[in-house]
Amino acid sequence: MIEKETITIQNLIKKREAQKVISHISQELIERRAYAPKKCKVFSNPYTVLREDTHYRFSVHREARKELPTIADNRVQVLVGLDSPEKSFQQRYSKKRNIGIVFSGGPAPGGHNVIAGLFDAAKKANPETRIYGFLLGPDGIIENEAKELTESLVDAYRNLGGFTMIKTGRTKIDTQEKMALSRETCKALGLEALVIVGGDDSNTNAAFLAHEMFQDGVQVIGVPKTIDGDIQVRDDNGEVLCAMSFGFHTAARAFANEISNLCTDSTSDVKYWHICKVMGRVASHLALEVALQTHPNITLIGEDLADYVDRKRIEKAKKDGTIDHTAYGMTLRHLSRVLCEGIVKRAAVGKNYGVIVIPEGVLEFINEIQVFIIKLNAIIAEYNEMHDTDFHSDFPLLSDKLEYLRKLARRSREDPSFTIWNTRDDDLFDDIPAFFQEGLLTERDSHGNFQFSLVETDKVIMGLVKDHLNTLMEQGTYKIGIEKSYYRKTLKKGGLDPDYFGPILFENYDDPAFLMVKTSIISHRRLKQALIKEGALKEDEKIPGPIEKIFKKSVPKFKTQVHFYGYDGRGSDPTRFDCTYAYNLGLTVFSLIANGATGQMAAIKNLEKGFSSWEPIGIPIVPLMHLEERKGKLALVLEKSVVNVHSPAFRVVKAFREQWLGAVPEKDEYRRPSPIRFAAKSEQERPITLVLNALGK
Ligand code: FBP
Repeated sequence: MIEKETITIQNLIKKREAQKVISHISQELIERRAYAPKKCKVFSNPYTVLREDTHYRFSVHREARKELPTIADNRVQVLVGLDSPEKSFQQRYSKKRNIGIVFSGGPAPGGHNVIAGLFDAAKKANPETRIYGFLLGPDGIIENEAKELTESLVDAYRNLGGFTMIKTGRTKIDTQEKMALSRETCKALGLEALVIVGGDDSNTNAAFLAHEMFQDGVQVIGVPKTIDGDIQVRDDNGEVLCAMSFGFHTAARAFANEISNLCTDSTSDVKYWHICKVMGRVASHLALEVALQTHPNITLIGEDLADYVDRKRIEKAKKDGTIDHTAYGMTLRHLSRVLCEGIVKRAAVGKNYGVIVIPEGVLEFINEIQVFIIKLNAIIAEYNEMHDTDFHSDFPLLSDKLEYLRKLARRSREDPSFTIWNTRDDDLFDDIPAFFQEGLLTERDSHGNFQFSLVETDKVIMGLVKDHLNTLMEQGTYKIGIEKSYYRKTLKKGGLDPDYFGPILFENYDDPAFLMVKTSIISHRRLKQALIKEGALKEDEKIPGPIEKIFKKSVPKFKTQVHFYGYDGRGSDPTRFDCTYAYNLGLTVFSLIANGATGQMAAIKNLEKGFSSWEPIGIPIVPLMHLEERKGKLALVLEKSVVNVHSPAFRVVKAFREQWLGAVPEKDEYRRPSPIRFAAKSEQERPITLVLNALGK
């Protein structure tokens, strides 16, 4: 029946109740904007001063000292509260300033609170201080595209996700020209300080800008941002100064909530394996945290795969008197075998479904792929430099790119000194499916990074898994276990004796729980042959219905649903942890600026402990740098922190691997992390990774 319109649309939307639910100002938005994150104790003082803490040990890379001499000797600075310092200090601290802030790289929940913290502290010190937000990332600095941040603007974004207020971008300030333009912008706006909220590449930018503008008196402060969680700082003695970048907790919780819902769906519908790729360009921190939050059946951790040693191969090589280099690190083929093993084991107890978590950057840890990535990075960068054009515009089609690679392989045959791409590389590359070739040749980002988010990592791995499962099916080892009680009921209902047919059909008829159809029975034809051979059926007879039914039930269909968790979690509203963490980072930034620091990164020590132990500090950026391959060359960049396979958090995931795989008749024990809340009592205090790692000391 079609409902009649009883009210005009104009009258409907005039109603107060209707307006309340239609408005974009939701109750959540009102509450988030009004929420005041707690401040670290030191900020209850009217002033803060920096105390150099010399007990932290850092060694500075020779190249970093050479390129960044003005800030190379910076030390860790601890913020200390002051009640009534000398007049001159008060004047310096509270002078009117112009401060610029920019978001750089991918969005991370909490960014707006960094701005709010900086804004509140700066305006409290001097209401005339002006804060400028650079638009669209570092391009805003280069092109002097900025807007002054007002109270109403900042208030509108408090505790909200995204970088919506001023947007972001990935441009790197890596040429003399861009540096000069950035300096000009800082001069034009009369900036005393520039704040760069970003990841490894962006904090590298911050260090170079700090050095470049040292003489101009422009201070540059970095802020550790990235959902990937790969900015973590320890000194040379392993003491943790920054346990995690902001944004990580929210992204992990957002992904975990979605994945936990899939666990529920999967165990209800019992027909799909859900393949969940989660962001994390290189490091697997997000996948690890998601595993701890949800207990999925299988979680790959890239760093663990790289650490893998094939003992059997080593032994064999030893016997042959050779060394097998391929025994170190997992190959793609081996990885697919490991996944299949888990899938087959669950199927044996009737569970042909489950949840697999794959980190976006897992291929980086597979030796054979890593080699291709490095070689192709170098080839593309060299081509661009030599021809002063762009490899991807010159070779728009995959076939063009492959032809170019073939040409390089030919060259290597003619010129033995040319080794970057040889015939073997070309042959191996030819064996890869086209979509993956395309992925490996995909355009690098502006920092020269390989863009893992554009590669269908899951498709590559799951393609191999499906192939191998087919083989196992042909060998009769991938089968669905049949519940014994169900088998008996079905046969009895059809008037057949289960105990007569049981030993003919199953390998383990003695098993009280799940029965496995014999490996030799891999088809309808083989089933008939087995029954005839045992005298249970005549040549001209049809297979009895109940037996047919049981056999069909034992044949697995491997059905997958693929999901990518990345941009969604990155845009999520922050958890209370990230709201508080990022707000205090903003307060710390102002304190560093007011005390004249430059080339430092704001951080909060003791994040892994209760809030009362949090300690705002400044970390020198230069000692965090090392040389890394970028655009085919070695460049100074902040060193990424990857998952430590000896850390308590990883060891917990490893220890529970079998239990979470759930290859037992009992029900799966997934963990429900709940959706993100910022104010509720049940909201988690901090990432589980941090809780566990702190217990390992
Ligand atoms: P940042 O390191 O800049 O914070 O970005 C990390 C990230 O979210 C990765 O997890 C992901 O691989 C990448 O950004 C995606 O990049 P893009 O936004 O350019 O697609």
